[in-house]
Amino acid sequence: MQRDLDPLAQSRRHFIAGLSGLGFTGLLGASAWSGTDESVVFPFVNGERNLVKTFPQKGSMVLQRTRPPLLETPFEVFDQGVFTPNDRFYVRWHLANIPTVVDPATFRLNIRGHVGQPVSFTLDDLVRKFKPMEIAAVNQCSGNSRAFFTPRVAGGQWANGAMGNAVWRGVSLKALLDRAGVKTGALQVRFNGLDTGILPQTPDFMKSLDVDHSLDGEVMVAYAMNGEPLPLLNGYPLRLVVPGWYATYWVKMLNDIEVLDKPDDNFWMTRAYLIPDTPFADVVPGQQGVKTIPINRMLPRSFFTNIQDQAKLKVGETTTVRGIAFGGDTGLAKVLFSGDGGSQWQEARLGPDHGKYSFRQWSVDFRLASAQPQKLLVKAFNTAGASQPERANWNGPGYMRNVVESVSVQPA
Ligand SMILES: Nc1nc2c(c(=O)[nH]1)N[C@H]1C(S)=C(S)[C@@H](COP(=O)(O)O)O[C@H]1N2
Ligand SMILES: [Mo]
Repeated sequence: MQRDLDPLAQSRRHFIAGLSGLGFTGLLGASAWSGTDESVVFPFVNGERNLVKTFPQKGSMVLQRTRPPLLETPFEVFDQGVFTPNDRFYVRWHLANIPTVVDPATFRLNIRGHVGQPVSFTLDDLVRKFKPMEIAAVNQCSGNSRAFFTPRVAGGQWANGAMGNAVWRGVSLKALLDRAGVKTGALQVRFNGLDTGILPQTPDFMKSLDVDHSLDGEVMVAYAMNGEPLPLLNGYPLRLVVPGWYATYWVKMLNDIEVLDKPDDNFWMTRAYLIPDTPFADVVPGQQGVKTIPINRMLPRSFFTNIQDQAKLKVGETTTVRGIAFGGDTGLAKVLFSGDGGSQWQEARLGPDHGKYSFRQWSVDFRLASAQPQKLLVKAFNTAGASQPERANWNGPGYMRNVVESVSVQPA
């Protein structure tokens, strides 16, 4: 279905509605967002979190931190469909000065640096003067599932909901860079958004990609998400979408693109978001002297969405067990399910394919044959042959967890 998307009209409408409806007028401060409904308890120590509905353009979300906001998607949302609604899509910001209003009429995206001609685009230019593209892609925080690391590690204590899948619509980064003309000798392209730190010495949040990656035609500057302008907290009016790569590169409120003729040495590339250069970024706790590299491609993952640990099932009755899976930086090849703790595996049915970077639903029919508890396991494989480890991968910053997920079921 083709939608007539006028982000200027829509954004004004949605954005103003989002703000006024929630009485969201001041800075992103704690007082604006205090209301609490209920809470959720995750299966790790100190796992209780409040559910809040008070953030602009957001429905019920798991509150991890108020300022700068970290909001997690309640896991049942992933059972409702493979696309994560914008008002339930998780939120993560590093720096606390986030504009609360962005005027779509005066906003500009600038491209500068090692280019033939610096260029500046209005939102209207992006929508009307470039061919739109759409990609369904999973946006997953590098630290998704960090709270399950054993031993525990510092950082945002996410359960499994620091991820979401959307149809992103925008313009290919290549088309924009071609207008500016990337000069010979360019190495990287650096992306910066409108957010800043409170203290002047806080390093501005910026991320870079290699020039070749930036010109691959898939990396895009998105102005819409699931057919609507981006929610403010997900980067209104523009964000970078880097299909298959961890969300740290998906710079929000993107207004500045700088082509560099040397490697980016900014804090967020050289000090933060580094992983051990090992399979699954896995090390032994305490291990020293491991080479590190910037985090990059996502690994395959799969989850149960309609059954929780310790669920009770009637002996002899068939239940459809389902979930979601994704291939990481390439398509999902298959999902294997075990209903007996990993002795035997069967291939799960897969739902509609929305493209290689999207979530895909899987399902199997499972019957608890006897009055014994069982452990159910699920494991995804991507088309490059990568899969999920049976023993959890671990590293100090708590990145890239993708262990085989399991739930125990009990006879009812
Ligand atoms: N401008 C800006 N963009 C950003 C960040 C940020 O702090 N500032 N955080 C990044 C990280 S680490 C993540 S996980 C994703 C989160 O995207 P979301 O809030 O839309 O879910 O945004 C990325 N883009
Ligand atoms: Mo992140």
